[in-house]
Amino acid sequence: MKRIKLIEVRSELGAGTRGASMGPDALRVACLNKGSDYFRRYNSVVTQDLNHVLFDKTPFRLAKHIDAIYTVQKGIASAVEQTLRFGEFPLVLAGDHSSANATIAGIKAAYPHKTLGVIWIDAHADIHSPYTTPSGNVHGMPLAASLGEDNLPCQRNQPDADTEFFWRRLQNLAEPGPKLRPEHLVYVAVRDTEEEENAVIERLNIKWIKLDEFQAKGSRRLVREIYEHLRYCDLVYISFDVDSLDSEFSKGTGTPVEKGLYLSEAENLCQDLLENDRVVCFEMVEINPTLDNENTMAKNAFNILEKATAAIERRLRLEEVVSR
Ligand code: EXY
Ligand code: MN
Ligand code: MN
Ligand code: MN
Repeated sequence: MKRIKLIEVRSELGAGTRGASMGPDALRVACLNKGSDYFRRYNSVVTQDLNHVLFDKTPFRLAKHIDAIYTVQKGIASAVEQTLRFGEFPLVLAGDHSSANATIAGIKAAYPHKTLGVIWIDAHADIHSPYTTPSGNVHGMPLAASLGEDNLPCQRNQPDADTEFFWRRLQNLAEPGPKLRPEHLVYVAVRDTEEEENAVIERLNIKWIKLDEFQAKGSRRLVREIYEHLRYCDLVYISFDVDSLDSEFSKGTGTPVEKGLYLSEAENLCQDLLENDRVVCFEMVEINPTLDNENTMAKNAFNILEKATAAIERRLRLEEVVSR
């Protein structure tokens, strides 16, 4: 039977606050305290991290640690590609969200001729580039990298040649060219964006499902609409940033934002989305236990992860029955 494989990315180089590299371990602690056998059930591979460079001053003001992030991303992309080529389902547990550019590149490397759709569940749009970033934090940039987008009409920074060199490397990770088309991207729960991001979302006409629409229509109907929008995509990747959740649930993430998803809403959304047999990869990111009380965020996220995983398992079992 097709199996789930965990890919653990203990990197936080793209975050502006320290501690997200411990997110995957915080999930392990939540698992142990719950008495679950989750992390015994699944094989897991840990990708290379370069967190030691956090002790060095980075010369890349507009894309902090982008040189090391490039190395980390090569490891993630290759782990995702190999997992898919081996016929397994990659479930990525990562620190900061810059990882998603590599996950997307890894999927495209395994399926170069297939069209990929991305469902981005996050408080943030993560579509800045070094030319527009207000912070220099690369976790705010993964979608611009995957789309091959610089957003020059909204340029407000001038990156130096070295920054541009590594930014092009991220945009061309695993294989040259954009990995994702804007019409194949859907935002859910995004609610904290900058002006430059709003402008590029509008220019590229990216589908954006806000919280009130989600709550008015309910998960089932929304999920049908999302897959209708992605009807020309052969494959789908779901990226779940825990700051999509309402900040009331925990302090345990670097950039919490109020007015977000309730826990049960996130559970239902992930479950309903994962029932679709085009989904080839799920990712959970940005848990930061060092900002938390009693590991609350990881506890909540682990419950969502278990539900999401059960939905993937149901689907994989069904596919096995059908193919027999
Ligand atoms: N848009 C802001 C920035 O680029 O600095 C905040 C980004 C936060 C990104 C978090 C992971 O989703
Ligand atoms: Mn994010
Ligand atoms: Mn976020
Ligand atoms: Mn903001």
